[in-house]
Amino acid sequence: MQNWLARVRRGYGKKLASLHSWNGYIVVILALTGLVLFQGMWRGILGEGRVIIRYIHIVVGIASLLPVVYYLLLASKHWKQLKGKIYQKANVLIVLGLLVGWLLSGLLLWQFRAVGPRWSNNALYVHDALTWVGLPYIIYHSVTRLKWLKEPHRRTVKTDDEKREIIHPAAGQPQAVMSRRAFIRVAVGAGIAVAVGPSFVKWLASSLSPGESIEKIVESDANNMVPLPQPLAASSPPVGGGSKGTFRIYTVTEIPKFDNNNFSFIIDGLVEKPVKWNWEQFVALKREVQVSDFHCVTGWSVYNNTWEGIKLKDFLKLVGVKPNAKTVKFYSGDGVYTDSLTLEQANMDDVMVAVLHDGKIIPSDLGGPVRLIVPKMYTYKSVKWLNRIELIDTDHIGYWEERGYDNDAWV
Ligand SMILES: Nc1nc2c(c(=O)[nH]1)N[C@H]1C(S)=C(S)[C@@H](COP(=O)(O)O)O[C@H]1N2
Ligand SMILES: [Mo]
Repeated sequence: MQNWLARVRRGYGKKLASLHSWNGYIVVILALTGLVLFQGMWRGILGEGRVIIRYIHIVVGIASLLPVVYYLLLASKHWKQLKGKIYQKANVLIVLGLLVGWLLSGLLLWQFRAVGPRWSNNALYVHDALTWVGLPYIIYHSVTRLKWLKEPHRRTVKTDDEKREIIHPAAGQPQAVMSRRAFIRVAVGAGIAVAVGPSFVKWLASSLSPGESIEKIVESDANNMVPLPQPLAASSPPVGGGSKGTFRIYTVTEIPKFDNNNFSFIIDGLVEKPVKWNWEQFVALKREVQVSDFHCVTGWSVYNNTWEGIKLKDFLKLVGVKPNAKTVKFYSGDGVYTDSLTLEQANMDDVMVAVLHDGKIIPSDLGGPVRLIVPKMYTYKSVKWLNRIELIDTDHIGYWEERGYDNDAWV
């Protein structure tokens, strides 16, 4: 053991330097893939690519354990060398803390099925929070300490060549009020603050008071449906007490807009009496209220949603399913997204074609005026902008299932 450690520590300066740059590459890959996964915009552009990027993010994320462990083997020596250098010590601790925090929360997210929605929901929160704080810090750190910015004599990790080349600062030179390096440092800091600040504040505000952000989403509803559905007593105020958590707005297309002219709701295929309703007819259908949780497969959840709408099984009864029908296929009004349930799944009591959320019409961002809700399954089954239900006698592979998501969506 001792010999082995000694061997690891031999050539220590060079090792630490290359460890530092490997760690840098890993962080860059994780940052780029992570931001793509976080940004809803990329979902539509990438499609299938998103699943591959998620895979790369997970594999590289797990691999980030290697530089951490390797550093810990060298740490005692490095630590002695940093004696008295309080900022550099703090920097090492911050970066180690970030890496370990990202790694642990990332492992929970990766194993979302094993740990369950509560754990993965909290893990995603931690993962995001570390990113908002840590990424700007690391960008600042790396830009301001790039070789050409850094006085060689202050660098702690030096190759032997560099040690020989150390140039001692000339004595007696006049001190500028702000050196070029200090200026660049301030400029980089300001640049990062301007670039990341607004979305950071938005994220912070929405995670501190999730109620406020959903109010804004409802206010900015791009749909214009007349008349608005009148909520049942159980919906307003919502029996669930109001939803807890924040929806992330997901779409694979531009968010479609609906009004009375372009809205219709169709149930057809292998049914006795196909139907086609316009909005006035649809909004007059008798509705019911249910309270359920909403779990996205990427780790976030929204709890205690009070949904008001029509049970899917009642629709199926109404139109009369033909005996040869096997699958219920759902179409989104975005023209692209589809998903399906088996007839047996579709007849579960809590599968709902929803029109109101917490007593208000579902806004365009959240899939309104009509979306599917399948509480027992991950919410890629909960098709937004639902406008057609078709009964078919074959299987149907949905949008995300075709791109690598698990066909088994049970929470
Ligand atoms: N038409 C459509 N429906 C969709 C999606 C989508 O991109 N398009 N995303 C699904 C996924 S993966 C989730 S988690 C939820 C997100 O719902 P929200 O955008 O209202 O939060 O909608 C589901 N239904
Ligand atoms: Mo999702």
